[in-house]
Parts: sequence; C-alpha cells; structure tokens
Amino acid sequence: MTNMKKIPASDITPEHIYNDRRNFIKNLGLILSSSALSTFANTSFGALNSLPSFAQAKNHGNEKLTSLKDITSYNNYYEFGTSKSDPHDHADLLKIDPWSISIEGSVAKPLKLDVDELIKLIPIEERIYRLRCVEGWSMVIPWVGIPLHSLLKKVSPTGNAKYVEFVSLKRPSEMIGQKDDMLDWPYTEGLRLDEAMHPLTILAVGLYGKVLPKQNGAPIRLVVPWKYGFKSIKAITKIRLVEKMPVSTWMKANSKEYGFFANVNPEVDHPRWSQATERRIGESLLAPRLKTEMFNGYQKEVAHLYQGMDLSRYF
Ligand SMILES: Nc1nc2c(c(=O)[nH]1)N[C@H]1C(S)=C(S)[C@@H](COP(=O)(O)O)O[C@H]1N2
Ligand SMILES: [Mo]
Repeated sequence: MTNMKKIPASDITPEHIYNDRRNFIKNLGLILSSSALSTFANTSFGALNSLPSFAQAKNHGNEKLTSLKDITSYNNYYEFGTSKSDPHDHADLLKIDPWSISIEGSVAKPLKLDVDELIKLIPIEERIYRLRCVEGWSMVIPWVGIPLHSLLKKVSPTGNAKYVEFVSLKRPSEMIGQKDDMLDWPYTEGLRLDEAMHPLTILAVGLYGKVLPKQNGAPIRLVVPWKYGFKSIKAITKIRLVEKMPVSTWMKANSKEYGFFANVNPEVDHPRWSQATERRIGESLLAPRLKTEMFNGYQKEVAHLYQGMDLSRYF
C-alpha cells in the first residue's frame, strides 16, 4: 500500500477515478488484510509454458530497452487496481489456462482458438516498440507477437467490416479491481479496420523473449505503438469486426478526455496533462523529459492513415 503514496494520485489519475479510488482503497484494504499478500509477489507466467523460436527485431540497440523489472512492476491494468504496483501484486490471481480468443462479427470465416494454437497458425516475431501513456511516461518494450493483419486475413472480413472491436475479460472473482465499477467492465477498445490491418499493429504473447507476464496482459494483448497506451488492450477474449465505430471503455468514462483515435500527438494536449514531453521509466527523475514525437515516432509509417483529418478534432 505504500506505493500508492509515492506519486500524488491526483497527478496521475483521472479525477472521477481519484474520487472513486478512496472507496476502492477501503475495499482493497479489507481484501488484503484477510489474505496472504506476500504470496502474489512475483512475475507470473501462464497458459503458454514457453514460446517457439521467433525472428528477432531488426532495431536491436537503437534505443535503450526499459528493464524487465520496470516493465513488469509499473503497470496500468485497472482490472487489478489503480496503483502502478497493483497489477504486479494481484494479476497472479487470474487463471489464463485455458484461454480462447474468438474472432467474429462481419467475417466470412469466424474463428475460435486457443492462444497456443494461434501461435502455431501464425509465426511469432519480435518487435521493439515505444509505449507512451497519456499520463506522460514511456517505455521501450521488446514484444513478441503476431501481426494482427495475418490473423484478420484468416477470417476474411466482409465488405461492411469497417472497425474492429476488442473485448477483454470480465471475471471479478479473479480481477479484483472489477469489484469496483470505476470503469464499465469488461474493458473494450477499437480500431478502424485500416489501423488494425497496419503492419505495425500486433497481438503480443510475449516480451523479452518469454511468455507474456500476467500484469502485461497475458495471454494475449494488443499493441498499437503510435497510439496512447490505453488503446493497447490486455487479456483479449474477443475480436469483433463491426460496421460502426465502437465506443471504447475510456470514451464511455470520459469522452472529453479520451477520443477514439488516441494517436500520440505532442501538439494536442489532454485537458489535464501536456502531451509535449514524456518521462522514460527507469531514467533518473532528474533527467530532462524527452520530447514526445508525433505518432510516437512512427510518423513515416502511419501519417498517411490520417491524411486530411483534423487531428485536434479527432483526438
Ligand atoms: N484490459 C486492460 N488493458 C489495458 C489497461 C487496462 O487498465 N485494462 N490499461 C492500458 C493503459 S492506460 C496502458 S498505458 C497500457 C500499459 O501497458 P503495460 O502495463 O504493459 O506497460 O495498458 C493498457 N491496456
Ligand atoms: Mo496509459
């Protein structure tokens, strides 16, 4: 519980959540005092025991990787609580074996399969991406996963598939943060079909060459590197191709602050946080903040997707 005090919650947490959080902390206190907290201490792995061999990322060494320790102990995963240490401390409660993911909706060939079958169907590969959170911090993470477009091609989207909706898990008995209704569970997200088909968009099943830790979204999570971190939904159970723009969990919670596109954009501030600079997790708190790059540094690859759009309106 001490970790909650290090950073003033009002600096990092949306207001409505900050207020709800007092109740949440009260509830959490009851749970913690009645259970053996120390047993959930470590990084935990799940359904997949190990990953098959994979192609390594080409851009090894361009940017210093964030340490495994930081990647697995400073997380946002509100299903397990709102503090950065909650996912590390509580995600082990989640049972992820068996775990199937279904791809449905406007598709000619719907598919439902286990994650271990999925990685036999489509070869996994490593991708080193920056992850930029709307709260103003960032990491550099060596993910292992499959390009989402490879999976979407297998289900043959039909003509009226315009968007892709992603649905996470709702299981409050194991996801103890879901005992609080601060968000409309299950967590959902969405992409336009062309964003989902972009070669940079992946479904991650591992990091640092190993099976994905539960606090990072095991067994399978989305990673869209040019968008704010909240788009990269964890613990996916369902992918639905749809005609209308899905309303994501964060849009429902606060549509003035969280838009559908959520492209990293240093020129468009969040109402309560500047997006011009960022702090790289693991660097000294005294180190100068880095300048946030347009589309998180992936401008060359993705700017064409938004040609002619007013990005301050479609934030
Ligand atoms: N299901 C789910 N997915 C989620 C979140 C969450 O609370 N629930 N938080 C998001 C946010 S705000 C960020 S910044 C990233 C953090 O990913 P990481 O903990 O692996 O660094 O996960 C995103 N995916
Ligand atoms: Mo975030």
